[in-house]
Amino acid sequence: MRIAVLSTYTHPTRQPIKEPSVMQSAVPELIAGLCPAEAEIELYNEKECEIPLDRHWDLVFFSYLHSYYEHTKVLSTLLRQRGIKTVAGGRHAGHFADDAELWFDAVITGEPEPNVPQVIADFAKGTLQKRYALTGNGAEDIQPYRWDLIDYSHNRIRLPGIEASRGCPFTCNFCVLTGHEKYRFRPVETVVNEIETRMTWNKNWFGMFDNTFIFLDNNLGGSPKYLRALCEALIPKKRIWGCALTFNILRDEELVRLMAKAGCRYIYTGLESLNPESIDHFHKGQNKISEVDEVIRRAFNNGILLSFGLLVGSDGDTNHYLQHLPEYLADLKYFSITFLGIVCPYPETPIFAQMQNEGRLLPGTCSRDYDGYTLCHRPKQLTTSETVEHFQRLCRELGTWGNIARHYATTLGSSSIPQYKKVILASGPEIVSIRNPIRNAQRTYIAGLDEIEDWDRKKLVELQIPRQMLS
Ligand code: B12
Ligand code: SF4
Repeated sequence: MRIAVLSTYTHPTRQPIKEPSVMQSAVPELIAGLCPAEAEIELYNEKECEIPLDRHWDLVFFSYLHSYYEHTKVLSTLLRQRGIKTVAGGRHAGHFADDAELWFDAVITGEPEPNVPQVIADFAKGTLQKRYALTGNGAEDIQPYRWDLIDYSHNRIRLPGIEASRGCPFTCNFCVLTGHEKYRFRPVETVVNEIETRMTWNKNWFGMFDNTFIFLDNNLGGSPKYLRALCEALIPKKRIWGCALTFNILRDEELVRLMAKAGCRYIYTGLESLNPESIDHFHKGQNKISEVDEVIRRAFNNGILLSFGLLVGSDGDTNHYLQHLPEYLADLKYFSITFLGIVCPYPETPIFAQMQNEGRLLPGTCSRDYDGYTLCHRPKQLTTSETVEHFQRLCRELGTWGNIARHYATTLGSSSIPQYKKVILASGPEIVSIRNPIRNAQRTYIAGLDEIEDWDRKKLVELQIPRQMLS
């Protein structure tokens, strides 16, 4: 049986751009790990390379985010026209299973581990069902990924990733996990054993990324006790790794030090805002703004590069706050890489329900708009054009070569822990990538006003596929 797993992608500029990056969707190698040993498997990640649509496969699994739905429906339809069976899964497919059923031969609404083998078994017998929702045993079911199928020549900076946990114990109102996923984790020994015996490493750049991996978890610190045990087990392995976790962990100096000792050199945290009113609106009480400076200092001094995500367009945002944001960031002792996005009311989140009930979704939004860089709602204290102007200006002001210099100047000397300086030096270019989403002067970045990609637009018409309208 010839199986393909396709992780689809469309660029925030809506131009046909590939953007290979350190973090990629790991769903292809996850699903490959659930396929029978005798299957012939091909994996394609559209963020890295084109998907060869003329290949012959028997069964194709699609993984996509909300904003890639229109594009993914086109790809699925083209493959189905050639007699290939297609299967959709993931958060969007789970939430909009009725819609997805129209464009894919089968839809998985549950976790992949119990469902993918069932889909393959049914397909082999010729009894593929429309919907799969088997429940399993949670995180314990996660199988080793097929890291051996990752082609590091497609993306020379990619790192292998592993999940230690799924879900998150917090309940931020804009997050796709809130109300859907409990926090659950895998046995520490299983995780460490897979890293040591199964993971394949990126050998590009004269081995610069060798022995380096990322935890894909939404929040590796969902249980501090678990994180401690994981770190203790990783200390003797001498690997280098990065992860995402929440502010409460960064406040615990002893735990931060333990993480550094265990090889952690990079942490991403959703700071979201430096404005207390916005933090309240996000229901993100774990973030203590008065401690931001201290927390950044602590991480860098222990040898960990800390980067933050900030969101523009919350109900707490004002013109004054957004105007002065670069100064607030400059006041922090260390310059920290800051990724910017626009608050996005993904359809399965509490904030979407709120915006819908209050009539604040912009008219004519379709799933393509829900990409985290397009304004889909009306903020309380800003007009739509003010919001996108602030967003674009901030991307331009933060993503500069001058800020790379500032990053190196403030953080390179903070720690002498092994590999720290290498990580800081390698992270510099990330700063200019903050501008990548806004590199299309033709886009307004306001939902309902910008056309989707040319190729997708034409194919939707030709194949008579409607857009999924969300307001
Ligand atoms: C790598 C990554 C990216 C990559 C690749 C995106 C991709 N295709 O996954 C890039 C850089 C493109 C990216 C971009 C963004 N991302 Co991102 N990203 C991640 C990250 C860190 C890891 C993804 C991953 O591989 N996870 C591991 C795999 C195994 O889990 P998973 O993808 O969640 O899939 C699970 C299920 O959904 C399901 N599943 C998924 N696909 C399929 C398919 C089948 C057939 C089946 C059966 C099951 C299945 O199985 C998995 C196990 O349960 C996640 C955090 C996370 N831990 O998931 C965020 C995450 C996916 N990103 C997120 C966000 C907000 C963004 C941005 C908006 C960034 C920003 N500005 O804030 C942008 C734009 C995204 C968009 N257009 O909608 C959100 C949600 C986005 C969404 N639409 O749902 C997440 C969940 C983080 C969070 N907690 O908020 N991201
Ligand atoms: S802390 Fe992060 S992963 Fe957890 S609910 Fe909030 S946004 Fe989602």
